[in-house]
Amino acid sequence: MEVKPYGDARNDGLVQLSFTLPVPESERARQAALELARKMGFQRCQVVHMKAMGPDFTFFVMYGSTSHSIDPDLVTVTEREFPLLTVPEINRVIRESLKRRLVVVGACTGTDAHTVGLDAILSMKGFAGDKGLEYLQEMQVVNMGAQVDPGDIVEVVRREQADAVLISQVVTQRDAHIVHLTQVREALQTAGERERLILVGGGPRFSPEQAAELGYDRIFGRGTKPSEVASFLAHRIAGPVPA
Ligand code: B12
Repeated sequence: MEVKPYGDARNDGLVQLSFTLPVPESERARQAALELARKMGFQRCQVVHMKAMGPDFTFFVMYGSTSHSIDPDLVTVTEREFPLLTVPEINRVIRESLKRRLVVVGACTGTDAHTVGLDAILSMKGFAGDKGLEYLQEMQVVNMGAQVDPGDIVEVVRREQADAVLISQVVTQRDAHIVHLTQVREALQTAGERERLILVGGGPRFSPEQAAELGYDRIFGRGTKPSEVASFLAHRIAGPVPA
């Protein structure tokens, strides 16, 4: 069944959107925002908030009703391709597959200094009730921290004989997250290390569908829990685990 966004009543199509125009705050700016929203296909458009962002820009919050609808039953949904395992199961898979600890190198690269996401996945204390990868007895974790150069990642990967590399990117301005993830993959490729590694990227504005275009084995997005990442690594080294 086709549905529309819900505002005050079912299928009224009401949407809130916000954007900034490079126009000084003025009645001209307000009219420009309204006209732009109409061009986007919204009807009954209203500017409900307008604020100068410095002398040359204006920020808008708008309401409008969309004429489009969607049937949720017809959209394509990508299911998680690996099962979620418990900590003992993950430890067992690593022990039985590798007969040694799994070495994981993690870093936040380029100019990005947001380490909270990477720490949420790696650090012992973990995130959202999950323990981080450091908690797993069979994982050896090297957390390189923020603003790490791709060349330094290659060096540590070689020194530690890493099995997996985890790259975090939070800032997306001018597609910095794409650029930085690509630089790391290229550096590992040039060094001849890429093929033998499990290469994982993550950050709040990524989605799993981006893995292929970025040349990564898996991409994790907003709200990822450490157990998902640990389960994925176990899945990759062992293949599907028998029930
Ligand atoms: C805390 C914070 C900071 C702190 C960072 C401290 C630190 N040590 O990390 C400080 C104050 C330093 C900071 C600075 C800046 N920040 Co800031 N910051 C934030 C804030 C408020 C929270 C980020 C956070 O910690 N989230 C919590 C963690 C747990 O979530 P997460 O990062 O999404 O991680 C999860 C997943 O994404 C995933 N994940 C993340 N990484 C990885 C990696 C792997 C391998 C995997 C598997 C999963 C994974 O798993 C995690 C757990 O679920 C956000 C706004 C927000 N509410 O998100 C802005 C935000 C990220 N910052 C922003 C900006 C612009 C900046 C600055 C440029 C500001 C400035 N002008 O100076 C600087 C940049 C500094 C730099 N060089 O990078 C913008 C980015 C906008 C954009 N689109 O790029 C945001 C979105 C704020 C905003 N709305 O404008 N910031």
